[in-house]
Amino acid sequence: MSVPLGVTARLDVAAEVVQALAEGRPVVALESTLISHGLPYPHNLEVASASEAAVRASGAVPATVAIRDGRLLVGLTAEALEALATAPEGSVRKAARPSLAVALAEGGWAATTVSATMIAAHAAGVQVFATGGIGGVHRGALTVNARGRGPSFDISSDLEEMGRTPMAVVCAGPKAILDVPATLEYLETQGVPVISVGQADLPGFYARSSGIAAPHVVKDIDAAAAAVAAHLALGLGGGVLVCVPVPAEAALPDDAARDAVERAVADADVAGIGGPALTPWLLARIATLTEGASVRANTALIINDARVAGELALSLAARPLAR
Ligand code: PSU
Ligand code: MN
Repeated sequence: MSVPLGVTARLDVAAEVVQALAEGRPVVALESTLISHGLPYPHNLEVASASEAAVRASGAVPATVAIRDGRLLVGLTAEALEALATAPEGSVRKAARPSLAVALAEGGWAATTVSATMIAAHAAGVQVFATGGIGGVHRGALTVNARGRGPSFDISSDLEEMGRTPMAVVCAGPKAILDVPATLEYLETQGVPVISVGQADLPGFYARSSGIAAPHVVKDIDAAAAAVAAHLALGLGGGVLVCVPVPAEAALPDDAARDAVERAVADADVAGIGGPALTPWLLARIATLTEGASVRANTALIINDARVAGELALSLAARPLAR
């Protein structure tokens, strides 16, 4: 797969990551929008550090991706991670494929979403990436709601990115704030395998289950790695979504998650929130509605995804065809 020269020219890959990739050792990319826009301080810094530690504990090298002063950083120092996590609200941009160029041109800090992280990580040669939950088709994107609003056409650029950039993305399912069935259909149209590890149901982000059967089910991480290796070796060009449920002890009960999501979505509509601000607004609103229980779930699932991604990267690195 050829990489656009322009992206490569913008990369600053940490020395440890360069060395690991050169030696064929496993590397896991981590995104930064969940740090700047997804979780409140200090949970965001704790999660970012714990995710890196979980990747290392699995035997892989972490590479958190962010943008600073026109450069795409792949692998952050502890100081950079802290600067990003403690930056004043509103001072860090949210960079996705459509906002990547502006974020690079304007300088300062920007956090990368799933789509922008995939672009940078793939250009650096990384095959595995962990996030909390991918973006997707928002509720009301395709329909007129009860208040006569819509359709909003708000569909995350994460989905098109999954269709074009070859990489395994580990998550706890599409975010529960989304129209999950429509998100699954979109991924199918994009040719993206969606694989649930160890359970028949698609994981439901805050909850163990989304209530929807997963398109593909494998028994363990090795079996997921075999499927990822097969997909990457075909050279089809798109990614694979590997879904693992939130750890049971931190999961929200299904009905509590559903109630909070439905209320938050209705509140966002009344407040007139839309565009890139919508996802961060909904996550914050759900944190308030659940008195912090959603933050505990989100924290636990992100760290768990990082651990699983590390194990997946290890299994993948032992399969020479995938490189
Ligand atoms: N996972 C989380 N929290 C987050 C995100 C993922 O647990 O905040 C971020 C990712 O960066 C993802 C983004 O790409 O939310 C989706 O934003 P949007 O719906 O605006 O595309
Ligand atoms: Mn959007």
